[in-house]
Amino acid sequence: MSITEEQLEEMLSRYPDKVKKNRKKHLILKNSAEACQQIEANTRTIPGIISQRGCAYAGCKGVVVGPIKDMVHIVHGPVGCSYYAWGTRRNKARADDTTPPEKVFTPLCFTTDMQESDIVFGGDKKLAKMIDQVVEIFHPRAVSICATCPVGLIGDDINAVAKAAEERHGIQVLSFNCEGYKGVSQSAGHHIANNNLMEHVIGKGTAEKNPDDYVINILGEYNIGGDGWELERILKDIGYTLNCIMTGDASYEKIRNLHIADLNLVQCHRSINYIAEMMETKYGIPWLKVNFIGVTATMASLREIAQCFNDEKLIERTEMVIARELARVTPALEQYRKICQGKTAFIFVGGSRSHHYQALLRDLGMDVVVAGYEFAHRDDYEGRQVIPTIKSDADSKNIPELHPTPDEELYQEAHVHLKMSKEKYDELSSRIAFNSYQGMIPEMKDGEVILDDANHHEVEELIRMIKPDLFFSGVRDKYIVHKMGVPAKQMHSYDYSGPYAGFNGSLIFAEDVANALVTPAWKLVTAPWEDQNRSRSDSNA
Ligand code: CFM
Repeated sequence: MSITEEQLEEMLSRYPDKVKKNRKKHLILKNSAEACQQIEANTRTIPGIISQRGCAYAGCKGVVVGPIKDMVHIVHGPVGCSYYAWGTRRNKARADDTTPPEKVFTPLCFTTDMQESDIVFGGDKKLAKMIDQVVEIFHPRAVSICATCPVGLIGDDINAVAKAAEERHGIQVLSFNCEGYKGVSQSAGHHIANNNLMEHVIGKGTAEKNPDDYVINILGEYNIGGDGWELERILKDIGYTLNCIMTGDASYEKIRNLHIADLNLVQCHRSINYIAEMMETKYGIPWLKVNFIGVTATMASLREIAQCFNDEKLIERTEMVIARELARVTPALEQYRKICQGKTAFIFVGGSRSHHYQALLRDLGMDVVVAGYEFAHRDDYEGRQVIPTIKSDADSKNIPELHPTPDEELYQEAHVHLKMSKEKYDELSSRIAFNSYQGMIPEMKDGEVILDDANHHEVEELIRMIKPDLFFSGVRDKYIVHKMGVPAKQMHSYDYSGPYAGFNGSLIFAEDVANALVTPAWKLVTAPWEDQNRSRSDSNA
């Protein structure tokens, strides 16, 4: 399903001329006659337009720094800023062999709760006192301070407070000048967090690499709904040693030793590619963009990782794990695909997930008719990749035996769980063909819409014109779209579901999508424009 240039014009005609001219560069229709279509991205939102973007503080505290589980993250600012970066993203964390339960601070929210008097007289003393209390009560391994807008406006020197606190307590206190107003979106906050972690934390640990292992990090995996744990399961089965998942379920200590890996995998390319690039320069560690969302994408990424190391044993093992996982998930996926096949989707997320999920939706036979990003940069739309090669002595590498995972029995008996005969199960196993994925714009069909930094007017108009079967976005527009009779899924936190990554995640996602599509309630909702008794101005009110 697509729209015409005339329909696009009509949508833009509601804007003043200057705004229209600007927005036109951020809204394009796929045209396969143009070899390399370009879209304008990563520019300032027009003042007065409420877009879906977040701020620099959200990108720094909410995205990159906040998930580090054994640090206390103090938000220096109003309680509202703290509240909105507290747990809503569902980045999960748990105790592990190096982090006891009392050192996992992820469920807690720490804030200086700035009041008017702090704005007038300065908040630095309150901040210093709070660090003292936090260290005394919680004994964290390190502390971070994240600045919000007022801190920058009144000039509290959080760097001096951090330095003095470090000397008092003998632990690292990192200060992030990530005031919300910096930059054009949360992308600026990612950058601030990356630079600070690179300069002060990464490479400071003393762990040593076992030369017999293939050691990898996953950067830009935040363990939303447990995604990182599913990737850990698959990669460990293949035989990799997973040094650190950054920063989902990550510990301060592991990040200090991030530099001992052979390869950095970059799952979210938008929030952490700066660290990948800086580590390549400083430590010579190559990096590879991966996508573990969807069966096709996961298989391709696993093959590319093995290809980097160029070890026959590893390549063979990768194929074994892929074959096992495919045999397990394909029959169930095929059932969900019957419901999803031919349905259309509108997907609009931050800076990585739209093209990641485009691949998974395609596995389910769905067509993404509108795709866009809040704050991505141009390469996220266009997608480019060079696969590095790592020199290693493959013969000496240690790849453990392929051990049965705990639910191996369940894999073997999957047909019983699906209530189908073994013959039917085996037949379905070979049914779905997973084809290679090209990137967001190349995957789209003529007339389908690509949009950058959307606002409510554009989302509403596109839903009205296209009426997709499913809308994937954030909480700000989810309920508006519900009122239009279109089911919507929260793609930042997965509502209350997940994991969605890897093979198991594909199944859970397929189930959620199929459930949304067959829910009869949506047919009972009349969209405002379908209600003949309401005038156009009513529906916009
Ligand atoms: Fe990366 Fe993310 Fe995303 Fe992102 Fe985000 Fe997120 Fe996102 Mo929400 S780090 S760019 S700043 S994949 S919080 S886990 S879902 S907007 S598309």
